[in-house]
Amino acid sequence: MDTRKKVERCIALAFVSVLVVGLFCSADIVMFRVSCQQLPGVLSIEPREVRVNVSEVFSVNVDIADVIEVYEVEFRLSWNPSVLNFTEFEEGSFLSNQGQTVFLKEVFEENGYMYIGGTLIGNVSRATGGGTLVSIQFTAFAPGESALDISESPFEEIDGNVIASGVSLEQATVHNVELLVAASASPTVWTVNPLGPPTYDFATIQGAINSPLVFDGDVLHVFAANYVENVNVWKSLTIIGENRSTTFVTAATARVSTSTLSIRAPNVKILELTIQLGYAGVRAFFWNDATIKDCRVVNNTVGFVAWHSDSNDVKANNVSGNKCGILLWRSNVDLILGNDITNNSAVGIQVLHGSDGNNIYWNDFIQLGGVPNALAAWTTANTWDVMGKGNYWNKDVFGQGPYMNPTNVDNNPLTAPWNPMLGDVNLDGKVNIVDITICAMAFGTHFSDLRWNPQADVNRDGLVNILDIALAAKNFGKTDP
Ligand SMILES: [Ca+2]
Ligand SMILES: [Ca+2]
Ligand SMILES: [Ca+2]
Repeated sequence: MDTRKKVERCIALAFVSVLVVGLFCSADIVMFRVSCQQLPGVLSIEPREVRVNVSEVFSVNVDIADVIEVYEVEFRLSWNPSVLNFTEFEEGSFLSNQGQTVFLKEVFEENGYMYIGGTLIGNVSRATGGGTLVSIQFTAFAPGESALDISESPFEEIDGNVIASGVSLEQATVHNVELLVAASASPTVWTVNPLGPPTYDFATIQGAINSPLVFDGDVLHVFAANYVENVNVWKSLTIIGENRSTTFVTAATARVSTSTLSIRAPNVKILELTIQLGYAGVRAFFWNDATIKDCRVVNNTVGFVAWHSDSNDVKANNVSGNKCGILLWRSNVDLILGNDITNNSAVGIQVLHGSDGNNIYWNDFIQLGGVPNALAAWTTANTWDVMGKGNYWNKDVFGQGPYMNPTNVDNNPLTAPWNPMLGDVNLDGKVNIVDITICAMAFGTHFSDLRWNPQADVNRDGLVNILDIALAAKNFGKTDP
C-alpha cells in the first residue's frame, strides 16, 4: 500500500466530535462548556473542554497522531454556524518541522464548514509521528451549542458532483439569487479607477464585482493603479488591467491565509494584472475554465493554485518570487503554457496527487540554487511537451525536471528560453489567419473600448492599429521551429 493510501485510510478511520454546550448563567452572561467524545483515530481536536462567553474568541488545535510519512493532509471541519463564526487559522508545526509548506482553506461560513489542506512543498522528508496540524480560531457569537466535527477525508469518498453542488449552494446563499438570474443579454464594459464616479464606474475591483449592475459575462477594465484588496471573483467576469507593469492587485494583508484573487465562478478571465503579496496569488477551488494570461503573479506564498479545479488556462504569465510558483492539487487537464516560472524559493511547479492530464509546455523554468524546477507525484500522468517542444529548464536534475518520474517526462526540453513569435497572439506556435483575425477584431481600439483585447496589441503601445497588424503579418505563415 502506498503512503498516500495509508494516510487516507488513517484519516478515514478518524472521527472526532467535540460538543460545545451553552449554559445560561444569568440574563447577561452566557457560558459555554465544551465536552468531548472521541473515538480512536489519528486526528483529534484539543482542548476537549472549552468555556467561553458570548463574543469571546477561542482556539482549538487539530492534532494528528501515529502516522507514517505524511506529505499532504486534507480534511473537513464543521460547526454550528448559528453559534460559532470561523475567525482564522494558523498552521501548526507537524508538517512545517519538515520544511516549507502550503496550507489552503475554503470556508463555507453560512453552512458552518471548511476544508483544510496542508502539504509539504519541495524535496523534503515526510512527517512521521504526531503533532499539531493546524490551530483554528472561532468566535462564539450567540448562546447555544456546537459540535466540532472532523469528517473523514472527504475527497476520496464523496462524488465530485456532491461537492460542486455544495459550492453552488453556498454561492446562492451568500449572494442574491434574484440578481444572478436577471443577467443582461450582452456584455457591458465597466471601468474601475481609484478616482471612482462620476468619471469611472467603480473605485475598487470588488465594488464592481459586487454591484447588482454587473452581470456574468461583463468586462471590467481596471485602470493603472495599486488596488489593495483581496478580490473575490464570484461572477463569470473578464477582468483586464490596463497594463501588467502598472496595474497592481495587492493583498490587503500580506501573505496571510487569504488569496489576493479568488476565483469563485466558472469562466473567469484575468488579463494584464500584477497580482501580489497574498497567500495564494490566484486561487481556484472547485471552479473550472478560468483563464489567467499575461499577468505577473509575484511575491505570494503560492503564485497560482488549482485545487480541485480543472480546465484552467494559465498562459504567458510571469510567475516569480513566490514560495511555490504553481500548485496543481487534484486538478486535471489544466493548461500551463508559455509562462516564465522563475526565482520561486521552494519549487517552480508542484503537481500533487490526483492531478492528471495536465499540459505543461513551452514554459521557462529558471529557479535558483538547489530549488527544484518541477516536482510531480509519481501517481500522476501529465504531458510536458507537444509538437516536439517541451519546456526550458535551467538545470537538468533527475526528479526535478525534465525527468521527474516515468509518467512525468519532458521528452523534448528546450535548449533556450521560449518566447512566442511576434504576432502569435493565441500562443499556438503559428502565426496565421487566426491571429490576424484576433487583431482585426480589436482594430482601432484602445483600453476603454468594448472590443479592446490586450492580446491584439502586438507592440504593447495601448492601441490596436495598423502597426500591430503589420507586425503580425511579418511572421505570417511561420511556425515556431
Ligand atoms: Ca518565456
Ligand atoms: Ca497563433
Ligand atoms: Ca499596438
